[in-house]
Amino acid sequence: MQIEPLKQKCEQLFRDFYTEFRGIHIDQLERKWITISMVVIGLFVGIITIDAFFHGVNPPSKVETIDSASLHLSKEFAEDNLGVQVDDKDNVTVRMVAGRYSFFPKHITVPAETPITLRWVSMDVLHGVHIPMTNMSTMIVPGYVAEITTTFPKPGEYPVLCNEYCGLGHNHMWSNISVIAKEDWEAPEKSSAKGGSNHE
Ligand SMILES: [Cu+2]
Repeated sequence: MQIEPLKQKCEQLFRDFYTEFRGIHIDQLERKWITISMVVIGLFVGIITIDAFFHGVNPPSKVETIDSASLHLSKEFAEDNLGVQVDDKDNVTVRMVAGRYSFFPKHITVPAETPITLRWVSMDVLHGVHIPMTNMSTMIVPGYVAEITTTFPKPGEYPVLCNEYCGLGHNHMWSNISVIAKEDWEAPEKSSAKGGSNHE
């Protein structure tokens, strides 16, 4: 019953606003810059949209769940499977567990200029991981696997830092990754042996 007058009121308001807006004097130069900024915004939004569709940009977790309380019993994150592994197609995968107050394993060695898939899980509370100079920055939410593919641009020592407050020892929660030149890097011995048996 009261919808009709409300609709009319809204229409009137919109009409008034539009008339007033049309009456505003916008300087030629101002108009030019408004147009340029709109084009720039449109360009950025376009690039992000295209990138998201064609390069598969998505939030770190593809909603892969895991039971945090029994990681040691899981196939993938059992203690022996942590660290660097290379599969038959030479894809390098790193599996790490975050727990108060460290990342396990504490130290790994990976090749530079090689795409590396890092898979992270938490054994207790919410953690974060950040590796400066790379795109590696994600939350590690208990119960979920966080996966990010990154490439270390050059050899060196890269710190791995927790960037989510996780308790009193949070500021001691770090680890490090040694990145060595691609040609000097050798796939870890145990992974190839284990890779074979794992596929059985
Ligand atoms: Cu922390």
